[in-house]
Amino acid sequence: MQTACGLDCYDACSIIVEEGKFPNLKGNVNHPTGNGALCALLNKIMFETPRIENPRVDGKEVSMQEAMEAVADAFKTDKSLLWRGSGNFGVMQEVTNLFLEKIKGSLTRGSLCDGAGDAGIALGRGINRSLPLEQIEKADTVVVWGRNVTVTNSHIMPYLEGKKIVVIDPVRTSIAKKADLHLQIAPRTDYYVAIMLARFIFMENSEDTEWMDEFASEYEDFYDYTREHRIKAILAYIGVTLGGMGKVLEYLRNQKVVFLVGNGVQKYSIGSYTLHAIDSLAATLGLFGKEGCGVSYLSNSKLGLDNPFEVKCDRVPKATTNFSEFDTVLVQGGNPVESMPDSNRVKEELEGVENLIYFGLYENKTSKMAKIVIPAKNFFEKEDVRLSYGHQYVEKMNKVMDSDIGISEYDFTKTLFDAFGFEGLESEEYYINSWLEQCQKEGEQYISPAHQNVPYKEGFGEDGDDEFEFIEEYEDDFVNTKRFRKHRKERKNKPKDETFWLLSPKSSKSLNTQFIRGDKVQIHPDSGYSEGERVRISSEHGEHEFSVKLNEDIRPDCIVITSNTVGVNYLTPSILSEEGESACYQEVKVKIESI
Ligand SMILES: Nc1nc2c(c(=O)[nH]1)N[C@H]1C(S)=C(S)[C@@H](COP(=O)(O)OP(=O)(O)OC[C@H]3O[C@@H](n4cnc5c(=O)[nH]c(N)nc54)[C@H](O)[C@@H]3O)O[C@H]1N2
Ligand SMILES: Nc1nc2c(c(=O)[nH]1)N[C@H]1C(S)=C(S)[C@@H](COP(=O)(O)OP(=O)(O)OC[C@H]3O[C@@H](n4cnc5c(=O)[nH]c(N)nc54)[C@H](O)[C@@H]3O)O[C@H]1N2
Ligand SMILES: [Mo]
Repeated sequence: MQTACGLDCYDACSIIVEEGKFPNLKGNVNHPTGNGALCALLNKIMFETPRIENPRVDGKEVSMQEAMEAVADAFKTDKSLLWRGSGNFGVMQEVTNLFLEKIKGSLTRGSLCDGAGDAGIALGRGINRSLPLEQIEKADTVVVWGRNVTVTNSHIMPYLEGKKIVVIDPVRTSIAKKADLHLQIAPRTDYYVAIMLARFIFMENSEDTEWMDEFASEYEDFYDYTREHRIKAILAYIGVTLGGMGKVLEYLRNQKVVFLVGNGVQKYSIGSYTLHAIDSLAATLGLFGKEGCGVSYLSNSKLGLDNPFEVKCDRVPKATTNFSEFDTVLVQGGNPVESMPDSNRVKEELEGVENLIYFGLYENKTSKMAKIVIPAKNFFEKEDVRLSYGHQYVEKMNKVMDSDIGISEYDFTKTLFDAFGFEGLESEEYYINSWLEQCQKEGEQYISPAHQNVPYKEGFGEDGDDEFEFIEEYEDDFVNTKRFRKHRKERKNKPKDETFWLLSPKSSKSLNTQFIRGDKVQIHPDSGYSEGERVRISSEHGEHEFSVKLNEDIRPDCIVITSNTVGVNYLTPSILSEEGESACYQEVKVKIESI
């Protein structure tokens, strides 16, 4: 039997489920990301994580029928919100929108994840297409830029074999250790890295004028824009020498280059500028619309698909939701108390909600706060369709396991439609087919209707009629960047900065806050702290205690607390990116104290 992984990850693997010892799962070798074994999260850790088995109302275990009656009652209040996380990436998660539309409830907009970068891509290219794995495979050089591929995207590794690898990351990650070149830049400086590289490309006449004349003709203005930036001050800020930049250019000049850009570069208010600058660098090199070239980021997986769950509802920002404005909040497939920024604020807001409903698989801080807890079925136990932000392949997710636990999102919605006497809900099969029917087919394989073998070959925008638009402005309120512009004097005698950048990348033992949690802060040995020591980390938003793990692969001006670590989001800010309404987890500097 076959299905697909619903965990929120680039790879979206196809899975073969065999008879025999439970669970007997194998990667599908006929699938492009089925090239190796399945990851331990799927094969092992997910099945070792205890499920919520029984529904609860006010802390008391009840039958599913009683619990769903309580849910229906809760939705009879005035103001309702559905806050959906990304615990399961199947498209059927969104079927619950149809009920919220009927009761005139609210949904969310924006993102905890990739929204800032996505907005930056839209500014340059018009739409965010996926770069096929097959093009990545044809590159000469792959620049891994703020993506921790061995942890978050491990099935891409075979596609990188034999390539020259450049890594741009404040941490010496596993891929950085194997790379031909690693730029261990200061965090939040990627915009400048891209602008500097573009400037040097123009200076040495390595730009692709032939391609730009046709597809990105405003490049003279872009060159002028890059020249407004002061080289010396910026290189010092990025933490890379002129020689270091020169080495990168050797890997970019006159060859097929792919930028594999990850979430790491854009967890900031300025995240959209960063992706726009990286795309502008790629355009300078003529990397769009050609074999073996391109910029791969988390792409828009629903591009080209009519979504049967698209509804007209009010929407509130997802990363900074004011929950207390609602009487009833349904949290589905998410853990906002721990995954949203600024946990103190989130907890306080959720305490002001009369009916908090948690609909999920596992116990976490959100389920503990909820008045009503509804266990869900996991993706092996229900029908669904899996799109991917990492490639063009679409998979039917089949029900391959039986379980007495939980209810599917479709049945949850149907129960509520029935309880309210609403009409218009089609069958589950109808919705599944409506997604699949819109896909292209190559043999048995479904493919996204937006797929292009060589994206942007005809041009940019929805129909390929537009040109690429270069970045032409940058505003940053968090870091004083005026000194990087011409004719500004450096400030002397600045006080010594004793704060650290907080990096919170993903961990190999968890999928965001699902599965194994941690309590460690990784710190460079030069900081003077010792292995295992308990420390209090604080920011202007909150504080939490962690135990020290020394790691010399981190820049001394940074600390790393992976996103599965209990308490990390007490430290992060409730702000939205300038474009894309995305969370800005890394727009914060923190202090360390021994305890
Ligand atoms: N500090 C920091 N915080 C971060 C990030 C970061 O980089 N740094 N990253 C952010 C990012 S990129 C993301 S995407 C978010 C993710 O944040 P969330 O979307 O909140 O995801 P999770 O924390 O994994 O919680 C998912 C929950 O979904 C439930 N679930 C799983 N499968 C199903 C299902 O089939 N049905 C239902 N109903 N429930 C299910 C599980 O119980 C699980 O607890 O976290 C963000 N948080
Ligand atoms: N095992 C596992 N896999 C996952 C997930 C998981 O939780 N666990 N989560 C999934 C989800 S929701 C997402 S969104 C993706 C995200 O996956 P990735 O795109 O890989 O994102 P992150 O792990 O957040 O961080 C990637 C890298 O960015 C670096 N970084 C941090 N700050 C900066 C910076 O300012 N500049 C640069 N250049 N680099 C920086 C970090 O050191 C890290 O190596 O992964 C998915 N895959
Ligand atoms: Mo994410």
